[in-house]
Amino acid sequence: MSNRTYSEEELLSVLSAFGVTDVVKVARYGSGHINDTFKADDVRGVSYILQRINTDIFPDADGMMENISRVTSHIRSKGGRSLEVLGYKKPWRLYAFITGARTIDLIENADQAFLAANAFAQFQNTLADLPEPRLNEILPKFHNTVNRLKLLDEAAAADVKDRLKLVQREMDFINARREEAGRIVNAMASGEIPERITHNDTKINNVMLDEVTQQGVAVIDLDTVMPGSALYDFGDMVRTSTAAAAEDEKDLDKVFSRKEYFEALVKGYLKDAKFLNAAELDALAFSGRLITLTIGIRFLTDYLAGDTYFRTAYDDHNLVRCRTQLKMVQSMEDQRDEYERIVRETAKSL
Ligand code: ADP
Ligand code: GN1
Ligand code: MG
Repeated sequence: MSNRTYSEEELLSVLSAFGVTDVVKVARYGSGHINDTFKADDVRGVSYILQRINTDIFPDADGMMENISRVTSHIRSKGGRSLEVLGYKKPWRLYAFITGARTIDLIENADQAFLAANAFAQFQNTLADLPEPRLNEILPKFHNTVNRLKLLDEAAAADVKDRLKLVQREMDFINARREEAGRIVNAMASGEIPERITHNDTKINNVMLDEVTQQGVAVIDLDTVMPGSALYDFGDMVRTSTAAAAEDEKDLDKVFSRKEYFEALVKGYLKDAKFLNAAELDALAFSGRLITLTIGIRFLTDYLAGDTYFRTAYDDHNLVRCRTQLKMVQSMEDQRDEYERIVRETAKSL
C-alpha cells in the first residue's frame, strides 16, 4: 500500500464534521503502517489526532470501535490514561491528542524497554477483569503462525509480481522453522495457555512515553485489542524493543537483538504480569522468536502479493522489512540460552 494523498480541503471538511473548526494546521503524523493519521491544531492551541481507519484491513470498523470504547472506559474507570474518542464517522475518527508524551520508533536505552514493557503489563492487568461479553475478535487468526504460513504459501504459488525467484533465501530460512510454528496455537487449543485480553500490536511506537520521565503514559493503537495470548504481546515487544536498528534498516550488520534491552524488557514485564502461568513463563523467550518470524512471514507475503497490506515507501520496502525480521530471529536464536536463562532467573527473583 503506498501513501494515499488527501487535500487540505478534504481534511478540513472531515474535521468540521466533528465540530473542529479554526484549524491552523493539519498534517500527516506518526509512522504507523495501517491507518492514515493526521495531527490537527486549532487556533486555541488544542491538538487532535484525526485518523482514517483502513477498512480494507478492518472491515468491521464498528466492532473495533465498540471494543475500543469498552476498553478505554474500563481503563479510565480504574484511574488510568487512555485514548479518548471524540468522534467516529466511519471510516474517520477523532482522538484527543495525548500531550506531554511521545512515541519512539527505535528504543534509545534500556530504561525505555523496562518502562514500555511495564506499561503493556499494566494494560493487560487492568483489562483482566473487563466485564463480559467477550471482546469482538476483530482480526481472526491474527497471530496464528500456521495460518500465516498457509497465506505465504498461497502468495508464493500465485507469485503475481514474479518475485518468488528473488526470495529463495528468505523462503529457505522460514521453511527450516516450520515445525515451531504451531507451538503456541496448539498450547492454546489444549488450554495449557489461556486466552486473555491482549493488545496484539505491542510495537514500541504504540505506547506513549512521558517526555520527561519516559514512564508509559498510555497504550495506544487499540485497533487489535481482542482475545489472544499474552505471549504474542510479549513477543512483539521483544521484536521491536530489543532491535538495535530500525524495522527497515538495509544494512543487516546493524540489525540484532540487544541482550541488555531483553533483560530490561523481561524485568519490566514480569514486575506486573503476575497472572502468567508456568506454561506461559516457559514460552516467554520463545515468543520473541516466534512473533518476529511471524511478522517476517507477513512482510514477505505482502511483498509476494504486490504490497497491498502494509504502507510502503519504495518498491522493495516489504522485502527489506522481512530481512530485518529474519535477521532478528537469527540473533535471538544465537542468544537463545542466555535469553531463556534471563527469563528463568527474573521469574525466580520476583
Ligand atoms: P497505525 O495503526 O497506523 O499504527 P496508530 O494509531 O498507531 O496508527 O497511530 C500512528 C501514530 O500516531 C502513533 O504511533 C503515535 O505516534 C500517533 N498517535 C496516535 N494516537 C495518538 C494520540 N491520541 N495522541 C498522540 N499521538 C497519537
Ligand atoms: C502494523 O499499525 P501498526 O503500524 O502499529 C500491523 C502489526 C505489525 C506491524 C509491523 C493491524 O502495526 O500487526 O506487527 O505493522 N498492524 C496490523 O510493524 O496488521
Ligand atoms: Mg501503530
